[in-house]
Amino acid sequence: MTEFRLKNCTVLVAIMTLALVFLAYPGFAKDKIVLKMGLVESANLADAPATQGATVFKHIVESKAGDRVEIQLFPGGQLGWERELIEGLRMGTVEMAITSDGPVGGFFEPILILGIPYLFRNSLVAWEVLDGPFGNDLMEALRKKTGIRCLAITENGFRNFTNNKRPIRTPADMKGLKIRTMENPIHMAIVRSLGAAPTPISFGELYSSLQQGIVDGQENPVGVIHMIKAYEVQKYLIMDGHVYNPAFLWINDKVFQKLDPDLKQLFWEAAQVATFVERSGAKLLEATKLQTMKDKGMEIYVPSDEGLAAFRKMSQPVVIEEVKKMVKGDWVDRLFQAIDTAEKQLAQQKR
Ligand code: EAX
Repeated sequence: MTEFRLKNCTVLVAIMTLALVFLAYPGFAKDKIVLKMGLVESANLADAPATQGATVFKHIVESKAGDRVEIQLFPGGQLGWERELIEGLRMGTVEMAITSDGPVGGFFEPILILGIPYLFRNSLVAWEVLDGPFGNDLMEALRKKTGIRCLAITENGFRNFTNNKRPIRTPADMKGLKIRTMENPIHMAIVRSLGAAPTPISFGELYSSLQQGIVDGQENPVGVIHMIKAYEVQKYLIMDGHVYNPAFLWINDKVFQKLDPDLKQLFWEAAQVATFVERSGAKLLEATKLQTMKDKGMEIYVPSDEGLAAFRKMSQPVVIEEVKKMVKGDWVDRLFQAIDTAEKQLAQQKR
């Protein structure tokens, strides 16, 4: 009996000593910061650049500060689709997310300017503009308006039209087609300007809306078209690249402001590396999945520069007018200035 009490006592003392050691150790003094990150892309890394970027972000942050921070990833819309994620980020119920600009214009109109069609000649121009002062100013204005901070602008790729009715070669072929867009009034305006009829549908319902014939077509970058297996329900793809589609690595600003300064820096640095990964992922998918989709029976058309010019001519001026109606201030002019500066800088590269 005494021996039993003694044993119990020893166990108790051991537990208390351990508890004291843990409490005294700085890493345990504070609660670990656990942040949930919502993603709409698939959990399958091979198919989903945003999930790739998020995975690298998580790895870098946790490998440097894993005793202080945990980043939990929720791919496949588990925390909601893009509109819900943006709402959650504003309210603080979602701490982090990666979304495209799809529904963001509902919360911050100036972002709609990125929907101007046939805007960036190629990705280099887009990166130069978005990574530079213009992109920073736009994201800073967004933070002030919404309470959401952008850690980095990454990308989904250039968006292209697919449909199940007929091959698109010229703008005239678009006439009357019902096209799913993101919940973005400017993307809807692009579709209208080309003579087709837009229907905004969330990413979660995209596949079923195509399958059930609610719409004839949709538009997305190659990687996303492949990721959702659109080739099962869409026959024709035109690589028109009408819109450059950024993807933003978001964090609720209050959550960010509460981080220690070294963690703020770490989050920012990790986000920059994640951007490389996500952009590369989108590019690699475009380079490899077109063939996969051809093999699955899709007809793919790559328009010439002159062919694209016809799309631009029909669409861009009309859509710029729409954007100017919706976006106050000089954002559109500043965007075109930034593109001009970027083009000049790129032309000077001699290496
Ligand atoms: O960011 O909804 C879409 O078509 C987007 O490309 C998707 O949300 C991935």
